[in-house]
Amino acid sequence: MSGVMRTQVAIIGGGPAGLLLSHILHGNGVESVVLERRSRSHVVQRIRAGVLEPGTVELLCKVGLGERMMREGHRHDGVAIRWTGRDRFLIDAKKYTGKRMMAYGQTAITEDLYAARDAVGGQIIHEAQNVQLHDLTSSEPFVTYSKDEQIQRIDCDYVAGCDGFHGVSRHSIPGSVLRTFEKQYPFAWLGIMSATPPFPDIVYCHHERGFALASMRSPMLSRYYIQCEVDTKLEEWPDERFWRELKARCPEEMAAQIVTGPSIEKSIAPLRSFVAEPMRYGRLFLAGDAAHIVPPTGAKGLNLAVSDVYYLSRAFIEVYREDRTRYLESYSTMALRRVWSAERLSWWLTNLLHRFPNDTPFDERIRENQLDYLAASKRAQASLAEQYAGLPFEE
Ligand code: FAS
Ligand code: PHB
Repeated sequence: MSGVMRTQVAIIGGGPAGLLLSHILHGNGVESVVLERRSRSHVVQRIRAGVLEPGTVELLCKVGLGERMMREGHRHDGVAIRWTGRDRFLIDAKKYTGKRMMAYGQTAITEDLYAARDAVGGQIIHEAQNVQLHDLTSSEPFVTYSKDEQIQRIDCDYVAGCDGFHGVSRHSIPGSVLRTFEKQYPFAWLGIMSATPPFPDIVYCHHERGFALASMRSPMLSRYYIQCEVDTKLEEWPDERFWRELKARCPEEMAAQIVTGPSIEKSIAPLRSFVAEPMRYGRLFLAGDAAHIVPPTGAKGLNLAVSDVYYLSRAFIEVYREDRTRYLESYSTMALRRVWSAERLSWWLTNLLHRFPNDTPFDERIRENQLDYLAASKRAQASLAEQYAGLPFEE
């Protein structure tokens, strides 16, 4: 062992969950070190989520990460659903919750988090390879990793597993303890980013050709997605084919307003629902994609990572400030209540808005009737809007 370090919380993963946890802990006098497998440039360049719940916006502002978001982010009363042959339907968060959604990309949030950590000399170790978690059920857990061909060790009080779906933390929980729940969807999303003025609203389109989504990052940065086959190859989708298919799935007047342009990023994301229980094992606590994945249809992935971090940071702060473990003991159960709510909404919206390979005419009629019911019932609209905007964090 060439070097041993000590901290209070060892955080595995430098994505939004890990960086935000480290930032909040620092702001409350709790030490942490972040171990990130990839380079900083790789982490910052990832293009992922784009829509923030009001609760996420409020938390980021409360912990000093709101200045650029409030300047560059774009508020929306809600998100629209467009459906061939039916009027535009708005999931109206503002009307039914009094709060608005925010379009502000995960890339920007990651940049803001790095800037905040840099400003206070936060410890983020990049290109940390072969991270391993040890003695998680003891009172003295530790983490090892290799960097520059040297094996390093970090002694800590707690480990936060914020290393995403493909990380090592979840796999450090014995199979006899961990239970997983999974649903794979028979399609994926093909996403494009273009330096073009976006369509003014965030819109989910349901069409017989498949689902499409219009979103944004800034007044000159548009984000669009179309449902595609699971085994789609990027090379099969040159820009002009993408734009043609996207417009074919939108109502004519919407398609006419879409400004096309060369893609600056294009990627395919599989859709799955996944939950790992419990989100704790001894001194290891999972947060974010390390513990759960949702299909992006409900724009919940990043927002769930933020709510996990809110609960977990509150728990660690209580331990070090008050020497109490009330929130630590309740973390997994409390976080999972919100996780399953987001899983259910994301699953429900995915089933409503996508065409499935084995659909029958009956399936399509049921979807149409679901939308007609939503359009007719203020109570149904209020229920959907409060779930889409995200329920308040539990106290
Ligand atoms: P992340 O996966 O973001 O971060 C985990 C970090 O841990 C990564 O930086 C990784 O390099 C690191 N890591 C992994 N293994 C490690 C190891 N062994 N040692 C050290 N570090 C390790 N959500 C939405 O709301 N809307 C979207 O449109 C959307 N699109 C997405 C598209 C894709 C392709 C993906 C994968 C996800 C998408 N998501 C979307 C969900 C996404 O935004 C996540 O919810 C969010 O990134 C969760 O953040 P983290 O939990 O920090 O996980
Ligand atoms: C995005 O802007 O990337 C986005 C918006 C809404 C979603 C998913 C992704 O449901």
